Amino acid sequence: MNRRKLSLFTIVLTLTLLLSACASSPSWEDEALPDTGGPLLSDDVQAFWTIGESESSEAEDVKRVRLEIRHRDGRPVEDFEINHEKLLHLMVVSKDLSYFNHIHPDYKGGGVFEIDNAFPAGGDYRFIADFKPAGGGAMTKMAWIQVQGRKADPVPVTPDASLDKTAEGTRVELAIDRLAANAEATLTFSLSDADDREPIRDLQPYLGAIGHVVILSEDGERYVHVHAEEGQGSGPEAVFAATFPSSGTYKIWAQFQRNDRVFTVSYVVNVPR
Ligand SMILES: [Cu+2]
Repeated sequence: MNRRKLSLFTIVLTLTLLLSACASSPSWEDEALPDTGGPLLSDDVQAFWTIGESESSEAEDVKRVRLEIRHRDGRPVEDFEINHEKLLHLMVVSKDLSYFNHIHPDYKGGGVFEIDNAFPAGGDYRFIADFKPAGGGAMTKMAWIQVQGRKADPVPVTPDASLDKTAEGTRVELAIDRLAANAEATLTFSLSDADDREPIRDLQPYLGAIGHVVILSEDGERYVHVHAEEGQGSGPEAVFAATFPSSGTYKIWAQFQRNDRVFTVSYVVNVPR
């Protein structure tokens, strides 16, 4: 196996493990594994999610999201390392991928993270948590959770004819060097002023990088890891690397910061067979 194949294999294996870890399997909870003292792996960690009433808001759409991170034997995971400036990154995405939010819950101790979120409608949401327990690797826990409330009509996920989007006065054009399954793609975002088309050179670092990119498959099952190239400046280009695990439709959300404001642009692409 050459290096590229090996790394692809690792990515696929990791995805498979992540996906299988997301399906709640009650049989695991009965298995008491000996604590070997080795590095904490994703399989050793479970996430328990609760959506409840907000304690600080009366608004009906605001719910309290609670996430409890435990070892497989039930003990809370107590210590987390700061990763990209935060202890935990939470992505909240509606089932039809029309709603996206990237938030940072407060750590309450004892493995518990909490944050209020305003949901646009009731229905199923994809929750994705990225964190790094002390003594462990960076890991991702995902879950589908139903949020109470009146459901909205689903918005179809349709590939964009043009990868040219504008948000908060900034035009963001995305170029992808090759759209193919299992091949590393380079995503280049070119930012310019929406009015005068002048290249943007005042991007501020966001979470310790030039920006943050999230990619999900159309069905919300596959969360594609994206890496910003190191040592990028403040625009007008932002370059990321990602590998789409299979053909199909994917949604890409890119977040950048200017003038102390974070803005999000999204794109839908089709990865051909
Ligand atoms: Cu984050």
